[in-house]
Amino acid sequence: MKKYELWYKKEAPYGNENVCMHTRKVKNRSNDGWEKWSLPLGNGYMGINVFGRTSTERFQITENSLCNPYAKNSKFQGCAAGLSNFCDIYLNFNHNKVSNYKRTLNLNTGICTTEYNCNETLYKREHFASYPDKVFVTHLTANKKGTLTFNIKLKVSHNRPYLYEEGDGYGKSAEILAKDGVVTVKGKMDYYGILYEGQLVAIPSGGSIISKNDSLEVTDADSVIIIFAVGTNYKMESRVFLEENNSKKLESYPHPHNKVQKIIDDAKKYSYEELKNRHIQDYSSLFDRVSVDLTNEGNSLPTDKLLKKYKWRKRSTYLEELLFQYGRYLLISSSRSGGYPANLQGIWNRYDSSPWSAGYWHNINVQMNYWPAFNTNLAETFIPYIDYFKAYKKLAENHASEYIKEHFPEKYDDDNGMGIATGGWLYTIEKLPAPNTGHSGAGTGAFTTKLLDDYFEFTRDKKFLEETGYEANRAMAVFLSKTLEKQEDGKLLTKYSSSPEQIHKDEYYHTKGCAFDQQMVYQCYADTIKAAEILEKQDDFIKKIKDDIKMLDPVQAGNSGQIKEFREEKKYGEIGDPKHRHISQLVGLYPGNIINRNTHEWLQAAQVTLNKRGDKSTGWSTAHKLNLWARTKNGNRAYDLVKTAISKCIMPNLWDAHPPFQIDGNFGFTAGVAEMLLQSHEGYIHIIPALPDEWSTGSFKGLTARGGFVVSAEWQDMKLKNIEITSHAGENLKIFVGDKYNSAFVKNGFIEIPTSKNEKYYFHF
Ligand code: FUC
Repeated sequence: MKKYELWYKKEAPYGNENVCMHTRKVKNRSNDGWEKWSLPLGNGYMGINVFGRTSTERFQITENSLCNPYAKNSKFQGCAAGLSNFCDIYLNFNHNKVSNYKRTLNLNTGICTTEYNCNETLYKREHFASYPDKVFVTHLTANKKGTLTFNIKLKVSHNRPYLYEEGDGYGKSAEILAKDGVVTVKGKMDYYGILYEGQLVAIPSGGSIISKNDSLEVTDADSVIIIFAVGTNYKMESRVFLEENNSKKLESYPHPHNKVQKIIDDAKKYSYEELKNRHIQDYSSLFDRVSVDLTNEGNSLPTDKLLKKYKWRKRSTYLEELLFQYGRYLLISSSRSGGYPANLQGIWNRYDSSPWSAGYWHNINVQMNYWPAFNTNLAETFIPYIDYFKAYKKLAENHASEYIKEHFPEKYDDDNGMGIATGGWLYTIEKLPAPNTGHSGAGTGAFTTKLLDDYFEFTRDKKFLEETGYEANRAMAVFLSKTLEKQEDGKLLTKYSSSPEQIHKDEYYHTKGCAFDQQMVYQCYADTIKAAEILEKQDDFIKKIKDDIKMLDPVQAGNSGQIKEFREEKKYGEIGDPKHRHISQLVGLYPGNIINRNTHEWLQAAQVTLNKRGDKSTGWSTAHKLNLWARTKNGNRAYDLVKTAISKCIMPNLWDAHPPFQIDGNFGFTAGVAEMLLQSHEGYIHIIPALPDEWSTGSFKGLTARGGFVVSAEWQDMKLKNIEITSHAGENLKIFVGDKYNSAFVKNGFIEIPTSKNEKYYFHF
């Protein structure tokens, strides 16, 4: 594979270093070293931002379970206190006059480096976050013996352990102690009683090391290895969600000390090279599965310069490829089995109180996080979300029961399914809002269970469908079926409905049967019916929804040729904000599939809607539109969104800005590029369905399609040359190639053949 590397000739600048709350009003935002310039590493257990500084290097550490509550507090401009910074590690070198500076993040290896000359010595640092060994590793070297002299300090919340005021229940205590070459940081976050610990060990070769109070001093070493591990007493279990007394949620779980100690002891058994090889082997086994090759262009400019040029309309296909792969890199780094799902900022957060509490927001954001898991061959990264789902499921069932009992008492019985509202954290999920109060309708829950169906569709893991997927979709369908109201004309409409966050006359707009809810109910019913067929589980409920699905009327065209967001809307934009970032009337186009090639008029209406909404918006919204345009098969319009995303939403470290930084935009971009090259939502595989003129010749390897297929393809001047498909499930293979190809194999634009498990199939045009 090609080398994909982010690289810079300057360190992350000093900006608003010690700001503890996220707020848009901070001065110097444009210079924020953390958000815009630091480079992220992660192993699914911890996130690390490397600043690459020469005088005092900074590593900012995050661990996703270290949370305060979601507490709206007007004092902090509506910011929610959620995920909290774990700690910062500082290496003080005092290298002030340096030359030949360079820092990099290599996506092929998941390794980050910093190097420069100082005092006629070449200093190099190499860093990675290892998933197999659960540690963050730094290796410091110099080309002259005995020249590494520096101290290592850990700091918690910039030495300000209390979030609000001491004793108010929101506190974070911290104790930092250095002893025998190890610095330990430990303490407690009061609110949920989270106990945390981090251990850093420094192993010099040559020279000496002494431990002094809270820091380590390394003198005249030839090279040094630093290993860092973190842990808390959190467990992602049902009882944590069900326990209402916050201070009791984690009460029975042991202190993380032994766990962290074991990680450190185990990692110390390996040499630096062994740790590095184990990391590369694990990381590249995921990353290397997919390549997308659209250009011969090299990586000759520092990434910030390349981006700046792109913003000045000097597009770079290499940068487009790099950003595609970066989304895959970020997903592998932030979501691994055994850890927690990637949240709104992935696994990276430097604040005591992070934007939108770095929560799991379910009216598009967390779903978008996992779109690239499926089509870019990283289905394993979705496992933490499945575990999270299993942990909160019981609470979601309780919420559904309460909701139906109160608002639809005539339908209340002993099975009310499961309700998922917009917000979720590792300790609790939001209750379904009372009718006509919330900002997102019941379809939100089906938006989530769609992910579980997609996981099955791409992996064809029948065991998963049997044990989790079917039950999840069915529970959601049961709940949704109780929220529908029969109209005089027989239509079934969501009684209390809202299109996510749409505002009309300064208030959230509440209605009946908006497109978002109707489409998501439709998708959920269709997925449930399909799963019941596969598992041969027919019963009265399945029979009922087979009839009811016909009465959902999920897509309606309006007088402007648009897909209506609201049933009562005639002309586009009459109700709600016509430029709103959410474009929820098109969820049936993506991630859903009811608007497709066979519903030609709806597909046309979807394009009208997209044009009227306009391209410019927040980070994740731009990414959603990219996926939507790809699904309309309009490659050049999809490409407009690729350009808009890069020139308007991407920061120098290639993180996507809502603003502020939200990782959904990165993930949505990656999914969207893949969707331009390969689609499979219409019951067959469609290769290069939305190819723009700019990518007229190219190839990809390893993208995934529904049905358990792994697809590689090569094309020239917009025409397919070669296809290679591996069938993992042995299902029938149907490929749409259109009418450009004359062959006995192509019938009405389709190739159709049976396949055997794990066999490869080649097509040459
Ligand atoms: C949704 C979006 C916002 C933001 C928030 C985290 O509510 O509408 O734009 O991304 O999630």
